[in-house]
Amino acid sequence: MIWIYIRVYPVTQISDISLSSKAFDHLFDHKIDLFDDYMLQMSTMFVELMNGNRQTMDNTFPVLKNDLMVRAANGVKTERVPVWVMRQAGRYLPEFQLFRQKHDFFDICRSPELASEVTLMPIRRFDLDAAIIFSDILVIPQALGMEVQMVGGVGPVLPTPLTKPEDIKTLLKLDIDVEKELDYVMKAITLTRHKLEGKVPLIGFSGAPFTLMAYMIEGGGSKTLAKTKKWLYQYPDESLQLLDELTHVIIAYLVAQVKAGAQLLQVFESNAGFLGPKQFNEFSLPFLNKISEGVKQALNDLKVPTVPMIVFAKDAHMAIESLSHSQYDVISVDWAIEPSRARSLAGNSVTLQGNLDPCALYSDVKQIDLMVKEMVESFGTQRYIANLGHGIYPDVNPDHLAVFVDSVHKYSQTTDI
Ligand code: 1CP
Repeated sequence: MIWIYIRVYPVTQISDISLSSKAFDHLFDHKIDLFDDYMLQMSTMFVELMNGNRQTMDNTFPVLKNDLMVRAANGVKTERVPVWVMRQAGRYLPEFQLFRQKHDFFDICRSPELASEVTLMPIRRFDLDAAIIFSDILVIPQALGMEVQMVGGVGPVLPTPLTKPEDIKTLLKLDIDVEKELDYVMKAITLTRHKLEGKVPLIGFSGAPFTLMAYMIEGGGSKTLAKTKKWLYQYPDESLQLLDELTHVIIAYLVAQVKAGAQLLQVFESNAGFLGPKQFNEFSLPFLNKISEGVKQALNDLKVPTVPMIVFAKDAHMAIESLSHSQYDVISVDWAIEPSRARSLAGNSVTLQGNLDPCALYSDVKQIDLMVKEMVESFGTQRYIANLGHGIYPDVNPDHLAVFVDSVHKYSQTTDI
């Protein structure tokens, strides 16, 4: 009996092993598709639990009460569609703006107490099905020795960007101990897991190699990414070398986040849309694949249960099909693709996430409700996680986000599972 339960509900530490009546309903009522994978993964973990040989930092996390996200990501049926929003812990929240008047951006990232406080802000306000740890993709370039400033009204600025391949050696410390250098993120994750009290799962994340490389070369955001793309054309070998180095760091970083308590992972390739198909296949896709394979392999080697992985390659519709054959469990899509098209490219063995236009939240609440209805009808209620097609914008009315979240729940309730 225990074996079957463990297979249906992925647990991430010993305290996750508990049975709710809902869990039993699912157990007996629903057809199970992923039996073999789960058995393998969970039986390994079960043995480890029995041996008291787990690698996680903390075995006393509260029981996860809402596992909709984890189930949807793993392709297990859900009674309603889970919903969370990229950049949900951010500037559109008045309480975050107040917080920012008192604290520097990276001071918040570096303080587990402050970072967990911001992570919980949207969870207290909205009926979300996941939290995402408050941090930024640019903590990696920072850990590698680059200065990163967060300039009000501008965004991130890296005053000393990479300008030539030799800078890789002179400006970057590539042999860092990632777990040590970014231990403040891991501490924030562990603390947040406790403070969440199992209400919803916690997502860890990283920028993908090409997106990080672009910030490191552009020195901030860019409309064209011309400097970065110049590297791809002029120094393809050195570009590949840098991407490979970043990939190793990202794998170590994501593995450490899971060990610290992250229950899902998202990889942001926010700059994918700057690449044509050929360049995407050369400079992005292989590294995205290496990350999902590397993270899952490393966790298996460490006898730490793997967690679902989400990939968001913005504007890279040409990649949806390839990504559906990768180790990612969820493909996040932007608003510029029809849900039905995304599903036909992805096939049925992967979960989709997305994709309302962030600007749709500027509409009145009736329209938002209607657009959510259409979105849920188009994606369907299974193997689907509702989200925006990119991060929420800073001038969105938080009440409109509440309508978005509640409408997802309203239109996706199903008794047919
Ligand atoms: O709520 C959450 O999603 C968690 C926190 C989070 C995440 C996941 C932040 C906080 N940043 C990120 C990821 C991130 N950061 C991405 C990938 C997601 C995406 O594409 O939107 C990117 C590209 C960044 C880089 C970044 N950091 C930008 C974009 C700049 C640009 O012009 O391209 C900006 C504006 C930031 C700053 C930032 N990060 C996060 C917040 C809340 C803020 C605002 C900073 C402030 O308070 O002034």
